[in-house]
Amino acid sequence: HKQPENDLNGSSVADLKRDFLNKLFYVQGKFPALASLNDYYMALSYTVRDRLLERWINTAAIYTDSGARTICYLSAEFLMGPQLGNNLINLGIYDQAQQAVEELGLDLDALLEQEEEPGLGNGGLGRLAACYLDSMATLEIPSIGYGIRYEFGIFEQDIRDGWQVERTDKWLRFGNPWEISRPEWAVEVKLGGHVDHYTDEQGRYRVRWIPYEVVKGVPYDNPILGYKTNTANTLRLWTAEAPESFDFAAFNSGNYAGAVHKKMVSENVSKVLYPNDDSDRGKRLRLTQQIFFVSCSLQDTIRIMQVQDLPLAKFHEKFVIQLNDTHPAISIAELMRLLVDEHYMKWDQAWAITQRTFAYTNHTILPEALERWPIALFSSLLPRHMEIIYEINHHFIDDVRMKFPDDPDRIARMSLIDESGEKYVRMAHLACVGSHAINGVAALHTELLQQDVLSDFYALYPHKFSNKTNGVTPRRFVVLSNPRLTDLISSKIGNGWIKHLDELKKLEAYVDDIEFQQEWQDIKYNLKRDLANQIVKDYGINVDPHSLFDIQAKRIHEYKRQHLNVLHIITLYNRIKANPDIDITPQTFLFGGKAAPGYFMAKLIIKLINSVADVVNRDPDVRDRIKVVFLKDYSVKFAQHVYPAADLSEQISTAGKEASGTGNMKFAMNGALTIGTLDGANIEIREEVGAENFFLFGLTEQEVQKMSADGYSPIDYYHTNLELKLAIDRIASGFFSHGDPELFKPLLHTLFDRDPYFLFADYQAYIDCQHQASLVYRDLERWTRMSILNVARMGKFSSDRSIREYCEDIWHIKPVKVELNT
Ligand code: 26V
Repeated sequence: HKQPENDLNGSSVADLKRDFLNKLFYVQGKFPALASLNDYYMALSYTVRDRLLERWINTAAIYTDSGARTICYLSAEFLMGPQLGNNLINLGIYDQAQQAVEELGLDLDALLEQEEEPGLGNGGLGRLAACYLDSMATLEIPSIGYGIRYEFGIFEQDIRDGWQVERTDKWLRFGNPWEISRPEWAVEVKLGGHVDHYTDEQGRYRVRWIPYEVVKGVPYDNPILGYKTNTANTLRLWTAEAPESFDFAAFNSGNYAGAVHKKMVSENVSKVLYPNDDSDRGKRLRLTQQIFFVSCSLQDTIRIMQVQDLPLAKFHEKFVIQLNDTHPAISIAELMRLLVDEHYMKWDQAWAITQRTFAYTNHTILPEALERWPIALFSSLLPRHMEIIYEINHHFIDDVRMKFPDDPDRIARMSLIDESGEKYVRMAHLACVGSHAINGVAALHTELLQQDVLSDFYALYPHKFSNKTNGVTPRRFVVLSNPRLTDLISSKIGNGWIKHLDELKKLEAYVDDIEFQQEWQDIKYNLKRDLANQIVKDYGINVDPHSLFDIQAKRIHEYKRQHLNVLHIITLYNRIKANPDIDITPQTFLFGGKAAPGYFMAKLIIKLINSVADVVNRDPDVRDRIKVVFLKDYSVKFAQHVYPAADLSEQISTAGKEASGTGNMKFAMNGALTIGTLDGANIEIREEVGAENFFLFGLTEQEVQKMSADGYSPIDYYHTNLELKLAIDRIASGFFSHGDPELFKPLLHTLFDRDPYFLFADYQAYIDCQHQASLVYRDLERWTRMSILNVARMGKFSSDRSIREYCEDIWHIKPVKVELNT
C-alpha cells in the first residue's frame, strides 16, 4: 500500500510551506492577497491531511489483511473539539508547521482559532468518547467509532440580559477538511410499517418487515491519529439522506412537492443533536436517530466481515461492541434481527453471539436520565424490534425464575418491559441482559450501580460487573492546551509522560526546588493573564491575574450545584458589605456551561450567576476584591484555554450524583487544586493526590441517603445559620433583580421546600472549606507545592489507563503495530 510518488509527505518546514501554498492555490483557489483566515486554515488543514493519509490507509490495509479483532465504540455523541492542533501534535509536526506559517507571515494560533469545532455532544459522555478514541489510536488498538454526523451540533450559547439564548450551530458552514464521505458504503434503514410471519416455498419459517419508510445512511470517515504512532483509526459518522428511489410514485403522479417533503423528512434524522443530557422522554425523532446510526453501523460491521471473508458465526470473535450508555442499546435487538431475519441464523446461536459481542457502560444514575420508551411509540417505529425484545424478555424471565423461584416482584422489577403503569421498554435492562460486561465510570458509581440502580442484575450476573474509572487524554488537555507547562515538565523529566502519564511522578523530586516552583508559578500567572486579557476583550470586565481563579465549568444542572457556588459568592459579598475593610483573599469566580434549552431551573441559575455578577462587579465597596464572570458558549475549544488558567477547580456535586466527572481530571492535570465533595472520581483523585492536597467538604453519599431517609428539613438550616439566611434573603428581596422579588422564587422555593440536592445541608462546610482554600492561597509557596503534587500524581487519570483496562478485562484486544511501507 505504497503511497503514489509525490512530495506530499515531507515534514520539513520547506515541504510544509510549499504544500501549504499549493493548497491555497489549487484547493481554495486563492492567492495570498485575497485569502481569508479561513482559506489559510483550510490550506493548512489539507496540508496536514495529506500527511496523515499514508498512516490512515496503511492502518486500514493492515486491519483488513490481518482480520484484526476490532472494538466498535457506539456512541450517539462524539465531542471531538478542534482537529488541526491535535493532528499536528499527534503527527509530531507542530513546531515545523508553526515555523512554516510564521515564515509566510501568519500566526498558527490564529489559524487554530479559526477552526469551527464539531460540537457533536452535550458534555461528559460525548467528550469521554473522544478521549477514548485518542487513547485507542495511541495504544494501537484496532477500533472504529460509530456515531451520527449531526448537521447542527450543540447549540451556541449567547447571553442576553443575563439569560441564555440559543443559536443553531452551523459547524459545516465553511466546509470540513477532515472528513471523507464514502457513498459507496451507504446502507438503508427501515422504519415503521408492519411485520409478516410466513413460510417460504421450501416450507421454511420466515419473517419479513415491510417498512413504512426507508432512510439512507451515508458514512463520513474521520481520521483518529495516535500520538507518535503509525496508527490512524476511523470515526465513522452517518448522515441521513432520502433513498435514490424516493417516492417515485408520488413524483410520477405529479406530486413533486410530496416527494420532496418525504426527502426532507429523511434528512431530518441526522439534522440536530438533542441538547438534553437528562431526558428526552417519548421523542420519536430521538429513537429514530438511535436506530438509524445503530442499524447503519451494524450493517457496516457485517459488510466488513464479508470483505474479510469471515463467517457470521465468528462475529463475536471479530468484533466487540461497546455501548456508550443506553443510547445505542437498541443494537442488541438490531443485531438479533440482522442475524436471524436477514441471515437466517438460529435464535440461540444468534443470542449467544449477541451476548458475547456487547458490553454496556452506564454513565448516570439520575432516575430521570434512565431511558425508557413507551411501548406504543416503540412498536409503531420498530415493530420487528418490539417482537424481538418480547422474545428476549421471555427467555430472560425464565432465567430469572429459575434462579429466583417464587419471586414475582423481582420479575416485575427486572423485566425489559415496565408494566407498572403506562408500558415502557427499559433500555438499561435490555443493555444488561444483552451484554457480557457492564461497567460504571468511577468506583463509587459502580458501587451504587451494584447496590442500588442495577442491584437485581448484580444479584443475577455478578460476573458481568466491573468498574472502569474514566480518564482524559493528556495530549489534548495538557500538551496541546498547555504548551508552557508541557515544556517545563519535559525539561525536567523528559517527554515519556505524554504516553505514560505515571511518569509524572518524577516531578515530585522537584517539589522543593525553589527555581522550579518559581517557573511553575510564572507559567500559571501568564496563563491567567492571557485569560484575563480575553475576558476584558469579550466582556469589558477587568479581572486581576493575581487573584485566586476559582472556576466551575460544566453543564448547568441542579445536582452539580452551581447555585451553591453562588451562595458562597453572596456570602463573601455580604461580609464585605457588613465590614468594608475586611481582609479577604482576592478571588475571581468564573463559570462556564450550557443549560438544556427546556430546563428552566438551569436557565434560572445562569440568570442568577449573571445577576450576582452585575451587582458584585459594580459595587465600589467590593474594591475589585471579588469578581464574577459567566463565560458564554463554553466548548471544547474554549475549555482548552480555561483549564490551564485555573487555581481552584469546583467539583461540588451532591455526593452520589456525579457518576465520575472528567473536568475534575483536566483541571488537576493543569495544576488546579480541587474543592470538592466525595463524589464520582473526586474520591479517587483525592486518594491519588493525598488528602492534604485536596479541599474536601460535604456530606458523604451514605450521609445523604440517611438524611433523606430520616426526613431532611432544609428550612431548619435557613433558620439556624445566619449567613445562609442573609445570602438567601438577599436573593429573595430582589437585591440582585432590580428589586423584583419574583424572579428567583422558583429556585428559592425548591430549596426551601425540598432542596433535593442538599445545598443547605452542605452550605456551612462549603463556606469553611472555601475559607481554608483562600488562606492557603495566601501562602503561594505552599499552594505551588500542592499544585505540583497534584500534577505529579495524576497518572491514573490518563484515558490510556482506562482503555488498557477495557482491553484487558472486557474487550480482550491487543495492540496491532502499523508499519509504513514507503
Ligand atoms: C443522557 C440523555 C438522556 C436522554 C436524552 C439525551 C441524553 C443525552 C445524554 C445523556 C447522557 C447523560 C449521562 C452523562 O453525560 N453522564 C456523564 O458521563 C460522564 C462520562 O462518563 C461522567 O463523567 C459524568 O459524571 C456523567 O454525568
